[in-house]
Amino acid sequence: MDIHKTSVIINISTGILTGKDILCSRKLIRDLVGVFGNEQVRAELPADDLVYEVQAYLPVDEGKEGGLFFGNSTVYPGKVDKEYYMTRGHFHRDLNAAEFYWCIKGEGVLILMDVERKVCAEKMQPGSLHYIPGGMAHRVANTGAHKLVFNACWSSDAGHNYQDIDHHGFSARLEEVAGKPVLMP
Ligand code: PAN
Ligand code: ZN
Repeated sequence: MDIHKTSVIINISTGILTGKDILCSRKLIRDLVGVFGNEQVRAELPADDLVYEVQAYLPVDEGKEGGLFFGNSTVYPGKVDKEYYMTRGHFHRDLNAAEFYWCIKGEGVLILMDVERKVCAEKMQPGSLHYIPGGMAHRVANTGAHKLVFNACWSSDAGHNYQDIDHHGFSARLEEVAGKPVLMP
């Protein structure tokens, strides 16, 4: 019997995925209208500044029960006014669907918000493992001077609900105050 190579390789020191089935998406400053607290400052930044990029390995169809998806996200260092570069953030459409994040490189903060809009946060550093329970919106801010890289695993029928965050945001923002990250209501 043949022993096959896998179609996807993960570089365990950089988190980068390679293989023919990897999807890539990028979010530039121009794509993030209304995401940061200071929209005027965002609009004045270079429109093609890269804020974050995601590699995704989706081995089954989206929505399939029982399957898993894998992602590698990189959030670049930067700020919009005092607010760190961060992901848009989302709830999963299925509020029961949890997710694991783990940090490969850099430093950051995982911001979590429940459906009552109560926020908490966890520090991300290489090796930190984060269990995101179902029903928690999640977003990641890069608080360091270098790239923040993290991997993620979530269920293929979790779905993504961006609308809620697009309309109402999170109830706290991560800002730099006296050189340190502070969660501001
Ligand atoms: C992650 C995120 C990724 C980008 O793979 O999708 O970090 O963040 P946004 O999707 O909020 O733009 C994940 O949480 N998947 O479920
Ligand atoms: Zn998610």
